[in-house]
Amino acid sequence: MALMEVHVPDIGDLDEVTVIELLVKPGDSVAAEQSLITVESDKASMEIPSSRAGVVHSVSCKLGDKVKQGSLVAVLDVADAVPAIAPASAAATALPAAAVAVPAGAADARVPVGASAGSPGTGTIQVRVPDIGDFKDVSVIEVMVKPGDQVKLEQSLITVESDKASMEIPSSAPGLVRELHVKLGDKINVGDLMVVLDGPVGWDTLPPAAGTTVAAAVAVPAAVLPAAVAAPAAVLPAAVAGSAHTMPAHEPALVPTGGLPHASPSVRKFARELGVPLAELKGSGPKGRITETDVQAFTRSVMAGGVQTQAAASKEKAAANEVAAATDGAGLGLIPWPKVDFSKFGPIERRDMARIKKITAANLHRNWVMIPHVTNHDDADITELEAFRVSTNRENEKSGIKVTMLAFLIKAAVAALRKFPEFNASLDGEQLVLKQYYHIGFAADTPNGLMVPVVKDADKKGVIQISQEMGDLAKKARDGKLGPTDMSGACFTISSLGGIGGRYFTPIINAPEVAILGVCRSTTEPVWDGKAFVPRLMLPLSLSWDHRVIDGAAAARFNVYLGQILGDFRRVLL
Ligand code: CAO
Repeated sequence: MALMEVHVPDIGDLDEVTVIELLVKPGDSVAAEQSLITVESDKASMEIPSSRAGVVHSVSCKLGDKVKQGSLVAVLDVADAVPAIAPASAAATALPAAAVAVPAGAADARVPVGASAGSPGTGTIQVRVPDIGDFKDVSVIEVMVKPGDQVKLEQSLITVESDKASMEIPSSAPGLVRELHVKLGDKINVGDLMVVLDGPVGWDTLPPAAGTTVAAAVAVPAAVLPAAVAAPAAVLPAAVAGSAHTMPAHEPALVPTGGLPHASPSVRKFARELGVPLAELKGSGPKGRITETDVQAFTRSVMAGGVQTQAAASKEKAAANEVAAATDGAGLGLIPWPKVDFSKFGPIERRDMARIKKITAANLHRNWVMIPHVTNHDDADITELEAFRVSTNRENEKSGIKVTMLAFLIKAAVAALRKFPEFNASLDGEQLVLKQYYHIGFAADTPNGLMVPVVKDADKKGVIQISQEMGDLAKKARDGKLGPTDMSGACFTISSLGGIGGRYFTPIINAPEVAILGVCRSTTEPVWDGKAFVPRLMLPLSLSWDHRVIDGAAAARFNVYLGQILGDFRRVLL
């Protein structure tokens, strides 16, 4: 191993940028091109990647630091082959600003049409996407102007976002927006037309290049635009050079004003993964920047029911409508639900359904109506497994982790899903998506209603770890603190009423899964062993399955196999 320094590579015209996020800490393993820190300028935030794979030895900057080209970002332990304490390939990663010339024609930032050089009055100016370096097909995430708006030189027109950077693209000319050629979600590239302006002809006193429409002779303003970066393909801005004439200085600190939430790319990504609408958050960072903590806090308040997103509010309304439609039968073309004045028959109390109950009701209703359910009931002999569970708990008494039957059932379900992959699948149109991961959901009864937290990668965990995670998740569920990631991604769900009682029931499949296992309370029963009735502890199993994907024989085999595993848990190892 050798130590290798990673420096801030060429960030173009930018003098200093602020470190707004540290994405790694000492001891972390990083891959080549993995982002180490996020920095922010007036108009762009960008992540600075590692040029090599290694283990972070030390991080050399802290939040709020101002860094510039050459500043030390981190020291990595890397596999030999590079000189110790050699500067990371900052030079290799950097592309001098001068190299980012505006290509003739395609990349011209503005093209006055029919304008005579230096003449007064107005002309039509096409403002195109300037050279944005190595990027292709960056997404438009905000459009900040509309037809009729007056824009100033360098005023931001749109914001685009790649995997690792978001940046504003400014106007290369002042004028009145006549036509808008981009919309949210568009993928844009260098040279694409953004807007057509009615602008002052010759405002920059620059004569058009002979025989062309201004094209290469016109420079892009020295705004914050990303430049192509050689290996690794980092996202770093560089001023776009290439013109002899001076452009006006930057406007100071332009925080996006058009309503776009101010957040770094990784925070945006994090929020997108959680489904958090950034526009509904108030940032607690400098200049109102939304931080990861803000996103987490927002998620927590949503889960605790303190806050509701606008989308959830409209979903809830739709759910309420659906509940209404379901209860009056109109949505299904059935005769209306009977309307009864119950108070005629005795005292009553009316109670609004809790929010989670309404949402659950809408989901259950859809799943019940859309999925052709069949339920197979069976019993598993868990006499030995229960004895093992009890002795395990006795041995681990001091650890405070109690293993319940449900943890064994999760492990057994993984083994059955492995053997019958069509149970670990989802329907997507006419395709079946077969999953190669094993995330198991379990129904948890909470004061707010039914929640389904998910034990991720249950195939890679032991029964004790699963028990511990289940305990933590069940507690979070009861406290209303489950986050969306705690409840997403399940392949298969188990609903255990074993702690309560009962024999068999028909659990409703949790779409888009294709099966669910219901479990009730085990009881000691007389079982014929070929010679005599012997007392055995029998666990009732109820497997509901989607008949579009699974057929009855497969379901029976699944249940039989599950019973065999629970009867002799050593089979999990096979
Ligand atoms: N047979 C007999 N006893 C069982 C059992 C079974 N199948 N499953 C659990 N038990 C016992 C446990 O061993 C425990 O006994 P002790 O207190 O003596 O140790 C007791 O029942 C309580 O168990 P538990 O419910 O706390 O633990 P769990 O791991 O079985 O379940 C959880 C955890 C969160 C799933 C459960 O508390 C819960 O919420 N269940 C309800 C799920 C539900 O509502 N399903 C319906 C969905 S469809 O509307």
